[in-house]
Parts: sequence; C-alpha cells; structure tokens
Amino acid sequence: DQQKSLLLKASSRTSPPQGAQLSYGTAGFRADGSLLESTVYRMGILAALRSLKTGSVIGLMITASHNKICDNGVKVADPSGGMLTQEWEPFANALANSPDSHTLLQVIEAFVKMVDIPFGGTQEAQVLLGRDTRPSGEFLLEAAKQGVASIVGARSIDMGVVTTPQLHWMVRARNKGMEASEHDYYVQLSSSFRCLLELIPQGNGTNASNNKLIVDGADGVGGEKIENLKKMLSGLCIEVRNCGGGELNEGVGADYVQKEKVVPRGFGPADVGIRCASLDGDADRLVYFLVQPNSEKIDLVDGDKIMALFALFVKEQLSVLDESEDGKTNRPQCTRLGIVQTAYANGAATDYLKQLGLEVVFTPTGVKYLHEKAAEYDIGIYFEANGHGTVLFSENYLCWLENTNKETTEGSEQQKAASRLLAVSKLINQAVGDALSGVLLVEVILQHMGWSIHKWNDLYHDLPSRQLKVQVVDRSAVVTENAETVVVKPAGIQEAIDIEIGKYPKGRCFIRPSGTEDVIRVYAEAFTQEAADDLANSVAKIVD
Ligand code: NG1
Ligand code: ZN
Repeated sequence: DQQKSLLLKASSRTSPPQGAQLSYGTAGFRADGSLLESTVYRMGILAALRSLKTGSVIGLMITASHNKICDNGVKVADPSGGMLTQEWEPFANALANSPDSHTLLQVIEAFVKMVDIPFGGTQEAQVLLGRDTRPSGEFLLEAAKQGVASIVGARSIDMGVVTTPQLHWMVRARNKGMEASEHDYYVQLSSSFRCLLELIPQGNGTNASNNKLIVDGADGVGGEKIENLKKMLSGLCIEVRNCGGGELNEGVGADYVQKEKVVPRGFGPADVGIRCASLDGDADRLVYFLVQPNSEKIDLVDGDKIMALFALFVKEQLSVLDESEDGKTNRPQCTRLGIVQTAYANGAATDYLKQLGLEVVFTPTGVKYLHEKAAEYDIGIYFEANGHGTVLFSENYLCWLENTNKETTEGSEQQKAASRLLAVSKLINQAVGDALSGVLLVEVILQHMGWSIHKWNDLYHDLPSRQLKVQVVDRSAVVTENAETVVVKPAGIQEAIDIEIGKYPKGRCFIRPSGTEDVIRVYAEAFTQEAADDLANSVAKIVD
C-alpha cells in the first residue's frame, strides 16, 4: 500500500553507520554528526508514530548539548514536553539499528501492531522540529523532515534554531492549547519575572539589581536567545559573552566551567567580583561562578547551590501559606515539597538541604529519572550538580494555589506567597531544565532576599571533589544499584572501591557507566582537594 512504499522508498536512501551499535541513552542518540543521518531520519518516523499514538504534538530536537561541535544527537519530546517515555526506547533502538529498509519496515509493522497505533489511516500527526547551532544540524533537520513525511498523515513544523528547553516548552504549550511560538515563550518568562519583581518585599531588591550579570553563552544557541529575552526585561542588567563568535563548547560553557572549575574563554581579571553565569551549548544547563583574583580558578556556584536557593525561596512561601488561618483555603495537609538529587550532588549540599528539614531523595543520573521522581510531589525541585534542573508543580497543587490567590484577602501575606509560587510555576520551565528561565529565577530571588552572589555562595561550602572518565571497550560491563552508588558487576570492584574510600576522611566515591559516552565516570569527594584527586585516581586505576 501507499504507506509501505513510501517508507521503503524513503528509508532506502540512508543506512545506519557500519559496525556501530546505537543506543537511545539518557539524552537520546549521540555520535559524530556525519554518522547520524539515518538515525535522525528514523527518529522522525518514531516521532510521527508517537504523535499518531498519543493524538498530541511531539517534539524532535537535534543537539549534542555540551559535547564537541562535530558531534550531534537527536531526542524526542513527549506530549507533556518531557522526555520520550522509556517504554518506547527499545523501539527507538530497534529502528536506529535496523540494517536495511526491509528490516526497518518489519520493525515498524510489528511495533505498530503491538502498541496499537492508528497507522496508515486518516489520523493526523504533528512533530515540532528544532536544532541547535551545530553546522551538521542543517542536513540532519532535513533527514528528520523526511522521516516525519514518510508516515501518512504526519507533518512537521520547523521551529528553526532554538534551545532544547524552548522546543520542549513549545510542545507542552501546544498540547495545552496555549500560544506556543518562541515569542510567546519570551512573553511568558518576562511577564512572570516582572510579577515576581513586583512582589519583592519593601526594602529589599537593591543589592543584586544594582550590578550586572555576565552570561557566558558557550558560543551556542543560548547567547542569542538571552539577547532576545533581554529586550523584554527591565530591572536586570545582563551582558552576554561567547555569543557564537568562537567554537561551540570549546573552553566555554556550563560543562567546562563546572568540571574544570576554571574561567571560561573571554573572562578574566576585569571580572573579579562580578556575578557570572555559564549556559551549556543548548542552554538546558546553568551554573554561576565568581572569577578569583590572580588565578584561573573560579568559585563555582553549581546546580546544587541553585537548587538550595530555589528551595529556600519556595520554603519561605510555604511557611507563610502553612500559617494561614483562613478556614476556607487551608490545605487538608502540608504541601509536599520534594528535593531530588543524584549521587553527583555535593555531600555538603545534601547535608544543608536535609538540615533545613527538607525531604531529599536520590535517583540515577539522567533527567528522565529526576523529573519523574520530582513529579510525585506537590512541588518537586530537581537538579543535577552540572546545572540541569527545574521546579515542578503538580496540577492539583496549582489549582489550590489559584484558589488561595482568589479567596485570600487582597494584599495579604498569604496571597502574596501564593502569587509568588504561581509566578514561579510560569517562569521556570515545567517540561525540562532551562538555563534561560533559571537565570531569571536566580536573579529575582537574589533581589527578593537582598543577597549578593557571595552571600548565596556562603550558604554552605562544597566538599572538594574530582570527576574523571576512563575510556573502556564496553561500558555496559559495569552495572550499578542504589541510585548508582554501588557497583554490583563486575564482582569485586565495589569491595576494592570501599577499601580506597576507607583511606580518606569524609571520603565518598562511586563509578558508573556514562549514558552518553563510551566511558566509565569516576566521582570522588574528600576533606581536601588532594585527597579527592588521589581517591579518584586510585579508583580510576581499579576500573582501567
Ligand atoms: P552521562 O554521560 O550519563 O554522565 C551526562 C551528565 C548527565 C546528563 C547527561 C545528558 C554528568 C556527570 N553527566 O550524562 O548529568 O546531563 O549527560 O546530557 O554530568
Ligand atoms: Zn545541554
């Protein structure tokens, strides 16, 4: 039939790279951009089928985030704007690895039957396409279009060069029947930011607003987008550097700054004392930092500390709401606030959050795990130390906030607290971690508290840590449990790691297979930097 011949014809144009076993990892498929044409084409097919199945708009993003400029990748956004459901990942793998168009067709037909997709009929499908600034993105986007077009009834809409979080936001917004252009994104962010500014208590709001913020755009898509956003803001002075003139992610960006803990390209002695922030290549990660005098080193304010700032602010609003005596609006129980971290969270951050009386839970690395966990709470805050994270509000809880906002006395503390939380839910991306909305929330909270970045950075002091990676032939040989803190395979490794950890006061160390690269990652923490380095190095030797 028409559908069959369409698929066979289109898919015979490209085949997967020889000898490679492609796997839909924690961030979709990643490889050298020149190898990905067939994979992206096939993800176009998957996205169209997912749209048919769910009756909703689906997203397809072409990016390799913080990786080298020659790399690229592809991932799919589900109707909620979140990551593709894990149930479809095996299908993604089977599609990507089908050696020829006939196998591909068989894989598709079997899956369509298994999950019962209205296929080849009159049902319509819609896929939003986006890409970052990588040169290979252009021809890969064409491949994605072809993939979508080889499913009858499916059409793609090219959103152009966008940040990863913008594409996820657009998918979510469309499926909620909201205005969903890039301009609408800026409108929502800037208006909720303004709302939070207006709610700053009298007397605060001078400290941070007086001085500027410098943003390192990683020479990626984020720099230009923050310039767009800036035009719609007042009450904030932002200077953007590394806006695309240099090589993407090379000596710049959130990943570099967080892992190397040194100043990114384009920053130097003249910036000492100024609040600085780095985005990653596709602007879904954010870290802050301070340039140290006479040194390449920086004071890093990482994802954990951004989370601590958000948690403090949310907690402050909740304590006002919990005091509420108003019988009509009192919740039957206290708001369930959850803090979600991974094993990469600095031990000092975890201790600090727990000491605030907050519920802290751990998941394996990967946004999909953190997001899923955070969604179990009324308000769930999740962050990876590398700066990817957001604040999620449940639908129920948002309804309660709306009601409280309406029913409490105009101008009362309770009403203000509810309005602030509602504004946060509109400002901070509900689909995925978003550096642009993250910057705005950090900036407005600093103004709200009347804090400098120094005051913020002093909330707690990070334990010295070290991250290493070890190149391996088969990373899947390492299997972990307990949110990646314990190695269960190969046998004997965990015992050997424990012996090393025992040698260092406050020592903590774990290894895990990367979900995005062919490496085993090693993380170590100890009382001094030297001890953390030694611990990481000796454990790396065990892995090698
Ligand atoms: P892997 O390669 O699985 O460590 C990295 C990051 C994750 C996440 C993904 C997706 C570290 C240690 N790991 O995953 O947190 O951001 O990339 O981009 O930073
Ligand atoms: Zn990224």
